[in-house]
Amino acid sequence: MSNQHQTTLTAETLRKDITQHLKLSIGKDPEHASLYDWRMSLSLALRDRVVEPWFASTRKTYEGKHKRVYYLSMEFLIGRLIEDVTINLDVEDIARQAMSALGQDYDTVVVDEPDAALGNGGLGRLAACFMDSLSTLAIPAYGYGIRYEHGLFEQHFQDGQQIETAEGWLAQRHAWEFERPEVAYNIHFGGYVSDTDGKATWHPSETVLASAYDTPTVGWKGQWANTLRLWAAKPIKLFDLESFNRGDYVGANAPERLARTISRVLYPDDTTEGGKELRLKQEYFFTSASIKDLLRRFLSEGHKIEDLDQHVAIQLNDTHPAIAGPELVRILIDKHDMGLDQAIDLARKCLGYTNHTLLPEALERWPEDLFARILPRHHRIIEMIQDRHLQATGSDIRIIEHGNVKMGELAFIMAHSVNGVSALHSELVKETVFADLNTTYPNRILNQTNGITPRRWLYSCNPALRNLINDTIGTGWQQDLEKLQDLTVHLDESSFQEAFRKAKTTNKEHLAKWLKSRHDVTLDTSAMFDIQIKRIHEYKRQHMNILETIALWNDIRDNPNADWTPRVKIFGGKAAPGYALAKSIIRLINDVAATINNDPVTRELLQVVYPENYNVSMAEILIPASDLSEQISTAGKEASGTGNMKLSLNGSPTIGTLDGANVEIRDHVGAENFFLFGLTAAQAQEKRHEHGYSRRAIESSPRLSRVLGQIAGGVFSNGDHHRYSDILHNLYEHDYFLVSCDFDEYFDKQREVDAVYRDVNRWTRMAAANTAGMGWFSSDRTIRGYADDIWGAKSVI
Ligand code: 26Q
Repeated sequence: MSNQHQTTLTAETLRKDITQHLKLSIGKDPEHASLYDWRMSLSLALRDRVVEPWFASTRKTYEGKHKRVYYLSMEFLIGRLIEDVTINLDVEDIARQAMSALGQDYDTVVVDEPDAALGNGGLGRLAACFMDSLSTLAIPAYGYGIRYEHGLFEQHFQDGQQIETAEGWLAQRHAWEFERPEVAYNIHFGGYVSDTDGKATWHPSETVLASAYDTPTVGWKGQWANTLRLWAAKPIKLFDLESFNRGDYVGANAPERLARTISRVLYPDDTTEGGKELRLKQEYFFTSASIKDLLRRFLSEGHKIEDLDQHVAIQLNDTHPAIAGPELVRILIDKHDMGLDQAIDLARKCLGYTNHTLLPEALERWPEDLFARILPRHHRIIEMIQDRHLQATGSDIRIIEHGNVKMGELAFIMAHSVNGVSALHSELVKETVFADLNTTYPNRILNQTNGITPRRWLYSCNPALRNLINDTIGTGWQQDLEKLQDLTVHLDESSFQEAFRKAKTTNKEHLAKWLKSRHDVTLDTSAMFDIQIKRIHEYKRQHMNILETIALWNDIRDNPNADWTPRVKIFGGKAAPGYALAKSIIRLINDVAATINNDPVTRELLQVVYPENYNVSMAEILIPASDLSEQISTAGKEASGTGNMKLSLNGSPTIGTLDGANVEIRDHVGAENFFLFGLTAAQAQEKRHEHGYSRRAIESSPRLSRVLGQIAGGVFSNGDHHRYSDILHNLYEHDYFLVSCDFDEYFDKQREVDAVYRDVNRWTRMAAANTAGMGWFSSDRTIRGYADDIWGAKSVI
């Protein structure tokens, strides 16, 4: 397909398009247009340019009867889209010129767009990177999810403590979507199942409408565009006129309110809190709508239902859409009169399941009585799937056990492929959570190491480094990231090193300027920017980082005239609203910042910064400016990590454990360019068997003892001795995540980092070697892996 629609676009044409939209779509005179009006007009003018490649892609898929991939995910953590689209269409300069001709500043308009924050963290952002790569590779695909009215909450700090407020991206019009009122499905809940002549019939008690909203997702150079279809819940009956006529005004609105609740808000937990009825309804709501939609499309092409697996590949992003298995089986047997065995086999051939966690508390389970009440027909079908599994294999692993429906076991048994998201994680999936099922179904578990889209996470967010790379090795790396390897021969050139440093400094100045204007903090850009950005979790060990910060502060105060390496420790991340210990960690970081940043002895050498409300857009500012990437999870607990990849790709070496994809990052960038410390996954597991390990580790570390003593003594809490007793108690008494055991080695490794950083050339070489070595971590590589090993899907151009 040609990309003539892009090559013919000039700044003048785009300017006219924007003016037209301002007038005809927004209804504003340029004289009275606000920033919002200009942003909408620019977005609509850009969206126009995506429509042709989008139609052409759809047409080509129909004509070639190509297999389609359906990526089912509760979360799509997209971020802003203006830059995403201008960059993929290669019209960034044109857009800039067009806006400037209209007297508007392009960059101001770009940052006015709210983030589409329809996800919690890694899993949701992975889905967004996958959409980008599926389009870049021209693999026919649909992303299916929920059009939440409220995305992830906004985080504020009040006296250092996290406060949450509702996010409201849809309070404004979302310029990128097309409403599809004609694409809607009835989704049923509750009721009972009757049996007549051996045929089961579901009589639901409640029905809501799933209504489609489509956003085109365009790939690199506008060659292909797929669809992200998000479902909004609406009432089947708009308004209860009878109640209204009776004078019951509240009652008249009830159906509306009840239905819309389902797509009202994203659950802000990135581990299951379990047993929430609304969450189960959300999961079934979007999964059922998606299955019905893909079946309608499949049947409209005139295929036989038995051939479904030849045209459809469904990927489950964790167990959240695992009800897809029973739903597909239900439709095949209840609506298409297929036999149970055939239906299960056919469904399995279509389904793949990606596991993202080993944490026991994060494995989804539903109380059986709740499940049977909301989805009575599916409950029965799951029992039949289980019976068939038990009989056919002789396994004793059940889906329903101790009054719980276990979604991991359901997804595993109903999928032809189960994959982990890094080499280490996939091995642990085989050895731990699914050890028995792995024996029953050998070779079902695969690995697909995560990746990130280089278009957003290098090309777009880091123009300084992008330009240097272009000048050094030319273009082409944007769609073939392994080309970054060509930088290797330049690593020792002093001109290259100088240019690399200059790019990093530019990015650090940009961050400093942003922090100054947004949070009124002043940064020394010659200091090392040491960054830990991710959800707050005990296993990610932000508390180990802040404890190390205190220890360093102590050492500097003890010896202020030694040759210290100035550092700025930057944190970013949200805690789940119900996760008390994570919230304590946030408060501790903020309290420590308040104390340390005001110490005249250390102020020039050590600073702690924690900007509130970390999100995709903040990541795009922080990542290019990072000198050091903190990836310090307890080995065996981080399935993969993807922030680790973004930071390393942007020239920020890692200090980290052998966990998740860190292992593979270290292999690719070279052990000499990675600061490794800590117990291995196997050693960590061993350690947990040693009775009283944490107290012993603390007592044998004078540094750590002193730090914990200061916290207990109220040094960071205005003399309040109890503010952090939860953290302290946890470290002394359990310390499941082994902070105490890894602390000293972490501290020592940080001092090694200090020394290397002072050797400017050595550091620059190391940072650039990270960029050069990270090509393999493009999500294009990941998607090729899924397409070849799991989906049997092909690139169409
Ligand atoms: C489930 C049920 C009820 C409420 C919430 C949830 C829920 C929501 C989100 C459970 C888990 C999540 C998100 C998990 C997640 O982001 N996992 C991360 O996935 C990344 C992509 O594979 C990995 O890189 C990270 O290692 C992993 O932690």
